[in-house]
Amino acid sequence: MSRLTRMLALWLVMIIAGVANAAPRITSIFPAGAQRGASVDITLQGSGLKDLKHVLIQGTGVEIVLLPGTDDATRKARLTIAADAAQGRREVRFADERDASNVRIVSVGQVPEVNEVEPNNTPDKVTLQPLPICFNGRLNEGSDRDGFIVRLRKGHVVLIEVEGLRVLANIYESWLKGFLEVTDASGQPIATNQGTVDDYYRWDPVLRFDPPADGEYTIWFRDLNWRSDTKAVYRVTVGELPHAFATYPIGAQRGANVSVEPVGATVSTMTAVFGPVNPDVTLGISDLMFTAGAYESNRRPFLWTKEPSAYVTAGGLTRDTAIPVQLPVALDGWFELGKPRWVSFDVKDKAWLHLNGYAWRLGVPTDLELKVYDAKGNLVQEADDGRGSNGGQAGGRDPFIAREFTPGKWFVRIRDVDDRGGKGFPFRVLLGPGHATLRGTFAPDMAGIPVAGGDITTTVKCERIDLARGDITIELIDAPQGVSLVNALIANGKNDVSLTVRVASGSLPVGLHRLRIRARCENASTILVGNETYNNQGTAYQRETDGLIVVVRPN
Ligand SMILES: [Ca+2]
Ligand SMILES: [Ca+2]
Repeated sequence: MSRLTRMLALWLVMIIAGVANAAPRITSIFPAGAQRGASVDITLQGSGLKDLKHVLIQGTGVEIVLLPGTDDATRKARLTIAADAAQGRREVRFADERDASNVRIVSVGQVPEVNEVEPNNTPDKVTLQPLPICFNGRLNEGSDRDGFIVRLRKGHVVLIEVEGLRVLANIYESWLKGFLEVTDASGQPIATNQGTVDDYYRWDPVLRFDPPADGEYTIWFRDLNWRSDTKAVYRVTVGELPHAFATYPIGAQRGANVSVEPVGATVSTMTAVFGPVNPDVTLGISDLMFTAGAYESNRRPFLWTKEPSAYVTAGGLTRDTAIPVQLPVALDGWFELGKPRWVSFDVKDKAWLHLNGYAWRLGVPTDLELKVYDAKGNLVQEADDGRGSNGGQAGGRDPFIAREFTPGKWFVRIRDVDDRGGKGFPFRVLLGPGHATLRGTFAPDMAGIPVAGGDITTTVKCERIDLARGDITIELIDAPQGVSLVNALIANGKNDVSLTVRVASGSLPVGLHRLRIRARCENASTILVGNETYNNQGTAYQRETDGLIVVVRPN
């Protein structure tokens, strides 16, 4: 062989090996969901789809059966949703015999669905849809815009909610920026929404729409910048459906009998339903939703704590009128437009105290700021965003302060940095000695092993936050027989360990599995999340998932 031939041969081998090793990749699923109790055909797009064999879906009640296919770029499947499946979005992964795909999302809906029929870009091409409806579309041609007509009645508020960015699974993937518009029968725009970027809805528009008159309205959806891409699948749900844009309060003391008000409620009779609280944790965020008749609302995060609540919803607008509170306490309140809230407390013996502000982490738009003043009115410390040195404590926009307080009287000023107000801007500030909290991630979060068994290695990193202390032990949750952990201890003073998951021969069947892992120290515990980094349009993004994904291959 000449040198050139050898190089070509080598190159060819590399290409073949590269192709053989490429993991399947899903760029879109259309439609990205279905109604409870329904069974629909869905189309996957991506690469390496011809050899897909396995599916793994978060939770129960959702099933996807792959249909035979010979095309690597597209694959049909059947999505079936049980009548009692929980509403909301689920992670879905696929795998061939060797590797798992990236994660995608399917959404479990509760109203009848329809798939768009193009063309639907102009008022003369849009069709009437019965309500309630979930309209499945994609922005897939040129500068696509999709519309449909609905008949609405004055006084009947409807929810119009887009799931676009959120069904792409990539919460920080910024390319689809939704733009929603409602026009009246004469074509006049009467409402628009483009999401809010950095809160609960991300770039997904959502409207509480109160029709000004009986009549036909057209709902339009497109990308803010008129971009299109075949993976731009989305869903628009419209109807007289329950939805809460925030709640007040956004948390409560464990065991308290608390009445929670939905903020911006779309339906007048909404009954709160609380999700289970993890008994292992002292700071517990769990789901809260509302029901109205046969319908469920969106799920809101709700913070349960050991501290009793002090409600700061009236007064306390100046330091002179600060509301006195006893520590430890959870300050539950909201702001009057343009006004802060002040509280005061007395310290008897020198103490190390924490002020832990919650708003951003509970999906409300409040941008909290905390300022601590001494008895003479001197500002001694302030915090706005949780990033930087406090990143592990609060994170995002939530402020955190930990400091020593000498005996005497102290004041705290709480405000929204943009001086916004109303119950739509609630806050929860924990004030006291603090909580033991563990936070942990592992990477990589995906591995393949033969059915004959083997070891999977992943690096676990844990942070002991506030008062968490001691050795950290790592354990599997509901471990299948024959699956065990080796090296499952992070000694006091250390923060990470190379963990081995040992899978005995034949203990896991061929296919995709999720192993959930928990970390526990002397006074706190947490479920570890897999840390996944991936690329989109040349940009690295990160997301977290609640388990180690394992592909068991035939021997
Ligand atoms: Ca379209
Ligand atoms: Ca269109």
